[in-house]
Amino acid sequence: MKVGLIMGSTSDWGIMSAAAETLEEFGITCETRIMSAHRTPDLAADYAKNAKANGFGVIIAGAGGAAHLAGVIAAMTTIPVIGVPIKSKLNGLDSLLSTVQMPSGIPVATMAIDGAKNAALYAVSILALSDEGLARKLDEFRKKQTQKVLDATIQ
Ligand code: RP5
Repeated sequence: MKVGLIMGSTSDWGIMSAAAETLEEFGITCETRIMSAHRTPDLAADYAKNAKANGFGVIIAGAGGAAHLAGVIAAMTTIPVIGVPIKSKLNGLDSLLSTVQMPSGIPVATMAIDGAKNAALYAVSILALSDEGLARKLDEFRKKQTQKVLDATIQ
């Protein structure tokens, strides 16, 4: 299944591109779109309502400021939605709180501020539940990551 990678503005791409790169490393198809809960609410609604039919397994949504994109998308689909709060005028605290503080009933799996890479890795974990090949790649990634720390030295 493919991943939908959406963000509120082209200005988010500098951060969100890390998610696209990580998904590519795992061989996951990712479709990137710019859409905004505030500036293009009709597009966001249309995207969320048709996401399952369009073959998406997970949606990653990055936004900054009064960051409602992930929550708005999650309200209109049952596909897992991962939110990435983008650093903003208030250092990302506004984005973080806007994304993470979802009222009970509509969950958004919120990552750290600018946590685009972890959003991709979390999407991989979700998709790996029903894809053994992907699960093996994720195990391999973790092993390599561990080894890198074990091999690290200070010059
Ligand atoms: C949000 O406003 C976007 O997600 C972006 O993080 C922020 C600023 O957008 P621009 O003014 O740079 O387009 O909607």
